[in-house]
Amino acid sequence: MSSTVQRAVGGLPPGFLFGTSTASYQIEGAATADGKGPSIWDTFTAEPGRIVDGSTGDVACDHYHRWSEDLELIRRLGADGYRFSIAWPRVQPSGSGPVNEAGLAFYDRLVDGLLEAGVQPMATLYHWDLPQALEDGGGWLSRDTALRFGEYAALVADRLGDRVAHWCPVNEPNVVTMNGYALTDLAPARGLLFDALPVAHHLLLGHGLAVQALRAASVSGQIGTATNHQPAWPLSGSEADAAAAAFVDTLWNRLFADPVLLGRYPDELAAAMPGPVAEDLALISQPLDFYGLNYYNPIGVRAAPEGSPVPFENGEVGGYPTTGFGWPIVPAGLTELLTDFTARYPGLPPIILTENGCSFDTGPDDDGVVDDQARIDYLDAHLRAVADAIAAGADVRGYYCWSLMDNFEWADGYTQRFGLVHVDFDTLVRTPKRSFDWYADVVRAYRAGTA
Ligand code: GCO
Repeated sequence: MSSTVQRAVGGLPPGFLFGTSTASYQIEGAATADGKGPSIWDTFTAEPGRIVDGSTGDVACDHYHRWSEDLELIRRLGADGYRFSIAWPRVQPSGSGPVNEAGLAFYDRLVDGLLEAGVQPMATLYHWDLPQALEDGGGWLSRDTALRFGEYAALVADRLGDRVAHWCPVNEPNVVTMNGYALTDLAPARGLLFDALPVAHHLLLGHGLAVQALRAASVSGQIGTATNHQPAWPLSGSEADAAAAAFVDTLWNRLFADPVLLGRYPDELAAAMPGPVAEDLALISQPLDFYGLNYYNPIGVRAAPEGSPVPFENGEVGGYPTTGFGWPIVPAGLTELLTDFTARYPGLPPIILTENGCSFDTGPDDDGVVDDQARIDYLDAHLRAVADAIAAGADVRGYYCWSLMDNFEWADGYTQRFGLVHVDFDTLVRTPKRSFDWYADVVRAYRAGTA
């Protein structure tokens, strides 16, 4: 057993779950197959200039047709869990109304295949691919979308509730709010700045209605979240930068965690939330079985110049190695986040890291080997950061690597590779990377060590 494998599993508690994560629009392709309706990402990627390489998710990894081949990869990896997302427009092409049977049947087959392979399904109900018809009606700016989401959740719970092990209703409501509605870099690119804040409330209300629907269906699995959280670090010792970083922590972290975990909004932002807030917060703060958290790196923050539309600017957290995407590699930031959350939220349920990973574009060498040592080093360091947080009192129960396979990286198209499996996007050939074998060794070593 290699030393890195040994080190990576040291300090993890019994019953710790290892998994991988993906998302429907990023891997499935089959954009119009079997009655699927258009999503805001089908619309967004069709607009010239939106995606850096001009690509779309029309084919992606063609997982919709190659799912059984990918299931063999998941089986070979031997991890405990696999997180995928359900494309709402496959289940309800226009976001409401009767189930599109062929669309839901795809996920039915996938869940059964995972269980047959001894893998626990973790289902995300919303990973950004909103039915376009709902966006046409206001999208997440409209309370109705949250109501439709609760109805959609009930339909999925009815079909899959007896077999899915973990539920993540909404993936990264902060990214959707800020990058999709306040700014324009992700779909639906509304560019509303602070007028986007009601979106946060409606996404959280959607989360609450989905939790209510899942509980009403007596689903057998655990219900949680999958929110992107990042420590906000001031880029200098100035009071202005410290104040700007505190504001970003409130806007990016607390605005989405406090309602769920404390049943209230941060004072600075509560007035921006559309009513009936008190009634909605009772739904939003229903007890959860786990808190799913996506971590990549800290955010560097400085005060914005006088007169800026927003009181902060993001900046590079310098002095660290970076991934192929230019993101700083800061495992200690994960330990800080996990221990801070544990201190900040007394009633915090067990944490599952629902995403962590890195982009490096290593491809097959002349022998067909993808020698992505940089990814192995990244994963090893972040698993040890989890163990450090656990040693400091954080209750972390699982780690899901983003991602099983290279996929469509949103506005960056296919220019970034996060997978344990390399995908040739011309031939769609899958090639497990060295990090795939390393991760499989980690899972085996962990099981041997805790057997
Ligand atoms: C998320 C993301 C993923 C990204 C990954 C790398 O859910 O956190 O949007 O879909 O591909 O985080 O950026």
